[in-house]
Amino acid sequence: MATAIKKPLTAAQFKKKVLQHLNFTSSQTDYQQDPTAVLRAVCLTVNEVVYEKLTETNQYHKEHKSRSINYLSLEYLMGRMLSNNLHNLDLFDVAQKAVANLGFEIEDIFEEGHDLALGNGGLGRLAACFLDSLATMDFNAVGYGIHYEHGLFKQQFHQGRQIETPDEWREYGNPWEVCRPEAVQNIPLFGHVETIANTDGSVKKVWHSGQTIKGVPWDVPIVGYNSKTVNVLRLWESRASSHFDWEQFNSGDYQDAHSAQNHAETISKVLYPNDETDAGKELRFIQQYFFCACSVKDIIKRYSQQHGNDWSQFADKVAIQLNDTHPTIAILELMRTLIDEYDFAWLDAFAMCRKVFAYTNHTLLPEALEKWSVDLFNKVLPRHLELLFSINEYFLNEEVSKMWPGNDQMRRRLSLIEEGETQMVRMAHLCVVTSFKVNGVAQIHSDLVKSDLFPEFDQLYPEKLTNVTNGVTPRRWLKACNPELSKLLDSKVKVDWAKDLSSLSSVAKFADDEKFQQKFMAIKHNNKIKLAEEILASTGVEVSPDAIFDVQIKRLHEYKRQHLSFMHILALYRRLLADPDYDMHPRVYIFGAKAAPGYYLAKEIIYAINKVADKVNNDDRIKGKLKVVFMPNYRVTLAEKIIPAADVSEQISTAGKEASGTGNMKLALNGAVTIGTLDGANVEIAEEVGDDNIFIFGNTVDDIKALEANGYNPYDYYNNDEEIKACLDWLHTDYFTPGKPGELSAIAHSLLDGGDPYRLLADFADYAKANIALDKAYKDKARWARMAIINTAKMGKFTSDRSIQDYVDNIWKLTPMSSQG
Ligand code: H53
Repeated sequence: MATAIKKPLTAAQFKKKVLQHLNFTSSQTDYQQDPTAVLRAVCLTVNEVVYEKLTETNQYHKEHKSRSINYLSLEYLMGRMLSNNLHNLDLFDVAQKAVANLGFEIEDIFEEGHDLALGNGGLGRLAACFLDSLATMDFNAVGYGIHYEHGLFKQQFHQGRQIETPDEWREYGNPWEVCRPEAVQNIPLFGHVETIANTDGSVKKVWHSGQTIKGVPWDVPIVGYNSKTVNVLRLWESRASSHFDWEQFNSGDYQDAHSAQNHAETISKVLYPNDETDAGKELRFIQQYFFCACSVKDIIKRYSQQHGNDWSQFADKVAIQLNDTHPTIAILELMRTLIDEYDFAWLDAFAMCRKVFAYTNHTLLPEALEKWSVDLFNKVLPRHLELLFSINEYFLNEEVSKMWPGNDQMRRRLSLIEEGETQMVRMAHLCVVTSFKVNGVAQIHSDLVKSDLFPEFDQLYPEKLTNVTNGVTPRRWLKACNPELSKLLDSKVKVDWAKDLSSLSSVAKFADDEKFQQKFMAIKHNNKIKLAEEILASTGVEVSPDAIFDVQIKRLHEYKRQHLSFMHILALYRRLLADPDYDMHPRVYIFGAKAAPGYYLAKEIIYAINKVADKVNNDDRIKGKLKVVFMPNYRVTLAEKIIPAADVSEQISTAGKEASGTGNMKLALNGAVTIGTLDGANVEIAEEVGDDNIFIFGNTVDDIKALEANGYNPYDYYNNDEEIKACLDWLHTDYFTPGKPGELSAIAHSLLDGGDPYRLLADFADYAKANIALDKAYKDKARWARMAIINTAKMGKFTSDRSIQDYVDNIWKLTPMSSQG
């Protein structure tokens, strides 16, 4: 084991502090009945250690004037914080003992905590993993985001249909955040731009805003694992700048006095629940601007505290990473600030932006590539729009036309403005033009960014487009969520694998060791027993831990193809009905997924899975060989329970559609075997584990292109595959929805008359075949154990520490705390 940083508290000291907080912070002496109060007291105790480290971290970086990375993301899917903070501070055992002494199990205390669900899916969770790695690796980093009053909605099922209810994560306060009134920012918006002629013939632009909103920062400390660092996630809450119009109030106009405040506070009210679709709403645009403006002002303030008005080092000290196009307006805001407030010449300001910003692209899906109307821009940010046009002019004249002289078509294609009935701003183009690096999130995705999405930009800026494959933090996604497996790995690996995940590769040599296999699989079995209890509690369905636990957990989206496994479930059910002795190992399909509230087909897929589950789970004829459960309210905390218990990881997106995926990494790390397409990070997972330890099926990106070039016709599959036909026809009957025929027809329609946009039918037969191979492999216990062990052992590449090191080496050029002397 690497030398651990000394434990900051003993169990006795910890307990004493918890009691002090119960007495003097909460006045709760009857704590035996109040685990929530105990949770709060434990958090406050942990915070004493955390804030001391935070102060030390800040002091160090001030003294060393360290370069910082500023991660701008509209989403952070943090999950619960306590267990992770305890692990990272090496206080887990101490807290466990202390809490036991007070009469509680630590796990029950964790259960009192709320998820910080300030994100939708992969992108937000990636941001959370990156913050963990940055702190663990002692880099100077700040995460910036929005302090949503309501995070991602809670999901319930009513008669199989998704019902959304608001997330009240901080209704009674959040022990992990602290308000920083000293860092409040005032944010102008709306209004008009005045052009003032200077005496030297130049002009000065003055933006007279129509409204000012206050941005109030809340800091959430980010604790590194076994490191010196505590960084900060700074989340902006919007408030009215002058709290209340007293005159209006006194004149009896109470409603109106409130309305300005209400309007301002609406901005940070709620997270938009769309993953990979552009909401296109004015409020969303204002959210983006609001958090960008607050963050840019904060970054400049922090810089000025060290360097005064000397801008010469700004680009050496500050890097800003744009997480997708959502924070693009930060570029325009920095331009505006430099020119209008610090008198920069246009070219100097533009050059500065090009040295500071880098952009991560997370998707090729057209519906996720943001565009905002010029009209909206003009209304909300008239000065920013002027600057955008000036950048476009420079870009088209100085770069595009020089590279492709006289090529108007190219100018139109690359312009930051899409011409049409309404002019639209292409946010991704602005990012590419103004960033010094642009990265995709898995090798295949980055290749497609170059070849299909931005080929001309790649020609224009040959070194700009690059790859950084995603990763996940092994602290949360193995050490904390799978303690038994972690202990087993501790016994075999002599270094701290949680900080050096590639060291797990040494476990591969035990893959054929019978005793090790038994231990490994016994742990999996125990985790399955625990998950079975959770499934029973949340769905009422009894499942056997001896069955294959086949897991598909991710946002509900057609391209992720939950309906492909749904179709396969129908096929298995049919086979079993035709022959109750059909040879298959019992399998439990476990789904977890939220659908965007406005995404009709996604909700229909949830409904259909729930309806088929009802039927299958209660059909004695199939002797319990097939079970289907849809666990409600999928979130980080639920993922932490499902992942350690998974045998099979479903990663079955249409090739070319899933940029990376990160659930695929978490599941494999915990010993699940992947069945998947050659898409996103699956490709690299396959490279690491080897073909024998993964089930790859289906059309590749090139196959799909060829299919489409020949004119894809889903009816070819329907007419030629008896199983496909029978399953699709089944959906029109009332077999699963008694008395209501056609209730599940939407899926069949989309796959046939809808053109099967995600080419599900083209992959069905090969998927079914791969499942037969998987079933056979599972029946061979030693073979399966070997596969599971190899998956865990070979996940070293997919730690987010490696991703961060790639960003640091190739993009951010940071030096960690310890190396700065
Ligand atoms: O980002 C993940 C990828 C995943 C991709 C996801 C994502 C969102 O969650 C939201 C918007 C977006 O453009 C992309 O779908 O493949 O793993 C992190 O990179």
